[in-house]
Amino acid sequence: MSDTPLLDAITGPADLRELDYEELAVLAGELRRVIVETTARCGGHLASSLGVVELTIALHRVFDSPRDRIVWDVGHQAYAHKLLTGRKQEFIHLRCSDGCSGFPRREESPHDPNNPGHSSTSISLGLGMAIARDLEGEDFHVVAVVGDGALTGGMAFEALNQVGHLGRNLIIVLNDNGMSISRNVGAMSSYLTQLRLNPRYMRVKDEVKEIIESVPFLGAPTDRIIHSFKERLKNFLIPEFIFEELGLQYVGIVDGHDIQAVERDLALAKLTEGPILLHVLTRKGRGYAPAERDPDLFHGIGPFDLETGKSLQKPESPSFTATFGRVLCEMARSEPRLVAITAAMKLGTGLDDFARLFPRRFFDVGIAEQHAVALAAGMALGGFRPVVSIYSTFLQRAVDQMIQEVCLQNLPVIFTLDRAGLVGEDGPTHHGAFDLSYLRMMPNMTLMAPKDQEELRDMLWAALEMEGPVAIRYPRGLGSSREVADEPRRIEPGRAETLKEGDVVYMLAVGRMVDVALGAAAILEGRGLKAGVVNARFVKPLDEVTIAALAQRCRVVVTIEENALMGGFGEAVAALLHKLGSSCRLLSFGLPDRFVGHGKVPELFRIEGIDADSVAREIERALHDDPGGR
Ligand SMILES: Cc1ncc(C[n+]2csc(CCOP(=O)(O)OP(=O)(O)O)c2C)c(N)n1
Repeated sequence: MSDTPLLDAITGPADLRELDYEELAVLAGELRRVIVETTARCGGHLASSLGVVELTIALHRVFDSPRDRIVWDVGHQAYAHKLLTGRKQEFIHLRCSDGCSGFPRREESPHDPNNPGHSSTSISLGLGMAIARDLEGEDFHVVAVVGDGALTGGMAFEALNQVGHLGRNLIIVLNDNGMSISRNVGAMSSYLTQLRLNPRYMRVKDEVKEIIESVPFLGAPTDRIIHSFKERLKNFLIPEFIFEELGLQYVGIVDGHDIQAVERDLALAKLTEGPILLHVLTRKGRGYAPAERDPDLFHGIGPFDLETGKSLQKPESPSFTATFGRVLCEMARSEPRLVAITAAMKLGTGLDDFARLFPRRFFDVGIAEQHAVALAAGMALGGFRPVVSIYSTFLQRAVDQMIQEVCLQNLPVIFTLDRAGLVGEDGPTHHGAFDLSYLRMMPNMTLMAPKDQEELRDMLWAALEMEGPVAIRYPRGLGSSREVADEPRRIEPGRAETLKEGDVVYMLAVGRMVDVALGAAAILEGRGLKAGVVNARFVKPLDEVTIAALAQRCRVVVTIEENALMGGFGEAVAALLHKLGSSCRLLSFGLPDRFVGHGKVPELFRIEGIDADSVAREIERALHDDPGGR
């Protein structure tokens, strides 16, 4: 680790106020070095955190955290905040099970007022805290720091709508770097660009305002008419700032890397009555050349070489994501009505090639999952075949649109849920732990999970043949297929795949848990027990025929899923066994009724008892407890 004398001496935000601006510049450099070195080892959200180093210093000098609340949107940019609020030791093991989380966490520090992870929530949360403060008659500041990407989310607009209406004291810092994960999209983004590219606009605006106000009007019109005329003239000459029209004061644009300038504007905001938005311009990846060059690649990254910025991970097979991206391009070639929709996750969902090859059929809607789903429904009603690709955890936002706009009308929309199951280091806000539960309940929905990348290819082609809504969920990273040929194999709708016959025990596994089941079967075989393995393939509809047949033959049915047990696959099988009047014992493995923490996936599997060893052990125990017949 580098030498960081100034940072080492910081025990909390108050120490920052002892430093002069020259020392603060040195401190910013030290913070950057620690952030880059740690992320190179542990992986993490590098580019966003590098962009807000000076802004974070300024915030902690002007405001008195934790009395004043600093609410980070998403929370992926809070590394400097963590380092300045007493978490240097924990930061060394960033995102590991024995280190600090990659996001603010209330249980970690009083300086984290909430547990963010999903986007566009900071203004709502900040407003809620401000209302609570006022109702309690307390006196502190609330600062919501929201990115220009997060501002594309509908919830941010819903919040702004109420912020302007209520007029409470709330400071919103708009951290504008022109980037979401990829380049930001949409009309709001173009509007911000226009402001950014034309900083003189602010000055001209003030000058025009002054001139209009000073023009004397002859004759005898009433004050009201004069006022209305002047307003219309102003609006004609200078389209007012959206934020002011919404009832917020607007201050900006300030260079977010100039600590002194940011401090000056924050101090002004602190004195202002009512809601105020400070527009801060920052550069994503600032201070680390590879991240400045490729901010989207360095948004969230695994371990990399410090010198070159090159990834240290050497994939041995195509990831599920890459397979999806490649197969979708093939499908688009044969189906001209196929369109792809993403919610600000073009790279993450593997749609970059599709976007390049089929630009007219690709739609990035911004961080707007609800809109993405309703948009897909509209396109399906217009005769197209939309594929909506969203991470499992973020699709939670659009459960209502899936039910109302898609399933209710039985529309042929294909949902591909990447990052389903445990994602590892990003932790509880990002695990795809609930999708089997929330998708299972939707009438008309077909729900599949591939055991490997080849089966993902087959399921995608099969989905195109289906008439109603289809969801395919698959995990982050690599699967067991070493390579994926172009030619798909046929998947029979609603049928499971028996991989291994057994006698007293059968394991029914979903998705990559099939590998776990095969591993457990191998362990049991070594101990003289023949356990069968069935790849469920379909969580809905269940393959009732196969399950009924094996329940006839064996003593213990085991379900293994990487989803909450609540409402998941195991419960579906339990209901079926009950309906069949089966006397089979059911053992269900899955995620518990609590949030799973952060750490490496194999480690989390072990902790949650969904690794091959734990499964084999529990099966043996069950048979030992119940050695008799059926
Ligand atoms: C609901 C939701 N959808 C998608 C994401 C994934 N995501 C994390 S950060 C991010 C971009 C945020 O951009 P911005 O707010 O401008 O912050 P920056 O990274 O540029 O600092 C996205 C899309 C998320 N966290 N939450």
